Amino acid sequence: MNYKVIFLFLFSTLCRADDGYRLWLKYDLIKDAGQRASYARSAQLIVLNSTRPVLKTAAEELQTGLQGLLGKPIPIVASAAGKTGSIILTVNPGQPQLNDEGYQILNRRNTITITGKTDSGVLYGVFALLRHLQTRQSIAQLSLTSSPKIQHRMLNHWDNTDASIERGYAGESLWKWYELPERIDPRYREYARANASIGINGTVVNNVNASSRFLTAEYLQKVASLANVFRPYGIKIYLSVYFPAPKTIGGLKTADPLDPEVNQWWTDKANEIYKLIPDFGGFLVKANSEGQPGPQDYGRNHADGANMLAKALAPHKGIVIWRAFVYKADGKADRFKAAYDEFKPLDGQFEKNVIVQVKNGPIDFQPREPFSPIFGTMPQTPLGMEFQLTQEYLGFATHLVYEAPIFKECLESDTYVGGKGSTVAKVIDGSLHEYKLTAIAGVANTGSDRNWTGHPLAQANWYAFGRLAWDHTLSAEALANEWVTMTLTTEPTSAKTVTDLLLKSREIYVNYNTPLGLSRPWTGVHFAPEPWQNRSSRPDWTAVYYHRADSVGLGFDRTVKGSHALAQYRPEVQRQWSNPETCPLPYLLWFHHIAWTKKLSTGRTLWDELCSRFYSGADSVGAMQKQWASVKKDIDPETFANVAGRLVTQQKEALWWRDAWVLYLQEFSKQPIPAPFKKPERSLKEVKELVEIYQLR
Ligand code: GCW
Repeated sequence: MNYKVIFLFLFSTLCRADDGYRLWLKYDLIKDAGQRASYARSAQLIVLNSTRPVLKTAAEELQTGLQGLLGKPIPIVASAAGKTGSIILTVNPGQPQLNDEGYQILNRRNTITITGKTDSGVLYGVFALLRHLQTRQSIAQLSLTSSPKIQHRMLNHWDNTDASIERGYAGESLWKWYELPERIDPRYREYARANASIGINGTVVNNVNASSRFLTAEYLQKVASLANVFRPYGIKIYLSVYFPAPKTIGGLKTADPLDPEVNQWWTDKANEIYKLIPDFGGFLVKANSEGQPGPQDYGRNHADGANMLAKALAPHKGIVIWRAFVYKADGKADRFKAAYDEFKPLDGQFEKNVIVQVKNGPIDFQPREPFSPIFGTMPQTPLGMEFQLTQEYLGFATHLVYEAPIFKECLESDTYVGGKGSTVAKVIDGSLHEYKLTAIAGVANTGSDRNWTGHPLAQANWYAFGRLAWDHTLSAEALANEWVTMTLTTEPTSAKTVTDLLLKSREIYVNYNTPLGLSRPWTGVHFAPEPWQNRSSRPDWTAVYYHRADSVGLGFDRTVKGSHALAQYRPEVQRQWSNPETCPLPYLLWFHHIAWTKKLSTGRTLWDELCSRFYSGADSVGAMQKQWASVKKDIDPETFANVAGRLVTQQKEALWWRDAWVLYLQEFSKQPIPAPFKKPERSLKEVKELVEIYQLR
């Protein structure tokens, strides 16, 4: 082969477009030689005097990162032997100010020491140092101390045995069950790296609508082989369990949690699991929810079910994460109230190693929900948070929605459970009620797509979730900027533009999708607008159940005159939200049925305000496209084109949402579309026909 051809081949490989696979761990060479040299002064050697797996990972990750960023080999040695410019990795169990996974980074005279109380702490410290370099901050006098505020920081995968993912929009499952345990896909390790880099330390690998297959000896081998890959990254594996497993795979006649044989079966199962996976995390359970069996099938309650599993896991230090996502098919009841009503009476009745995992809002991962009232009511039960990263109600992987503002909005909400300032964050990080167990979970948005999340910018949701799970006081803006700089561009003006785009994306989505507190849970096609949908096997699976449009107005009356769900909040919250004049506009239709002609605080009537939001929301997608176009020169071409294409689809669909809502609601409001907005060009019938296409089998 002639040299020209070889050169061209190498050149094209080096310059190949970025497909997003490397996530935020790119470590491309820092272009500015001066900056490289200044970093290199404190990064000549990595010193590690241990072969323990997590520490080895830490040193190797540091080496990979530094070599990429600085463009030269950085050896790992057992002793610095007086050389300056070294990075020393060390564990000090007695280190004050840190909790178990915390780290301290100090740079003194060009020698950096990364100290953890445990091996994992060192690993997190390594990623924090790399982050500093990736975001081009000075490390000269670095002095950083950080400890996670929440103990269990997890991803929940809703992945099935057949590789499908419930509500997954980025390809198939990452887990290749038919190849495991013999073949280990290299991607499992990449997954672990990415998670460790943002502080995630646990993962539930299978769907909460669980298959009992995962508890068989055959599948436990497979699960154990994944656990082996995750362990050196400080990540524990967990399983979702099918409550009646003692019947389906254990040959018992019952799964009654108070039956001694059933208890014995779970004890034996736990023992079997821990033989294979000594650091197994525990079980996640969806029971008596959306048709899943559970303890209530035997006349028992959630605590009975959770406690039985907890006792089986306790000798091994495992935990039970019991989900509070429950509601019965009762058309007259308000689904909003269901979980609170079932769980509040059980406060204090759970075993010590049980945590109740609550979705951020009372209904179901809507684009905007008030915080779940459960957070303000169970001081004696550790409550964990469940956020959804996958965009079930946020436009799948097509629409751009940066979710950190959703997470922050919930975490910063004041429950008033212990007086003013009792934020949801303080409940779940345990500081308010001194919970011994704390947890936060994100329903994963990952899949087999090369770029992991389908929408390239949806990686930011995975990233921000992990970082907030570690420290919920970080701002949505800082995290967006961090992710953009590490992943898309270090050019400050473009990074700022993309950060800005991310930050406003959620509000834009809400405006064209569910403004002023409208909601649209499960109504058949999660993807398409269907406000007219009024038929289903259960009343609370229709759209009309939620929005309650009629000739008078719109919205669900949850005041004392309606379902009185507001009574589930503390009086301070009730006072503000029960009065339509003081209820924040974003939550208005969550709690009130408002007349079409009622003047809102914006000076417009409800109808005009709705129209204005639907229209301006849809128009803003056009503005987002322009903003994205303006950063073209600083973004990898493949990523640029990918996002640009998705924004075009988003624009089309935003108009679709706008037209569906406006035309449908107009049949009730009988009001004209206010100027300066123009009547949609299509008819309601035409929009409905479009939606029907998405329902065809
Ligand atoms: O949002 C709903 C989803 C279901 C999901 C359920 C849950 C895993 O539509 O797909 O099931 O929530 O959280 O259990």
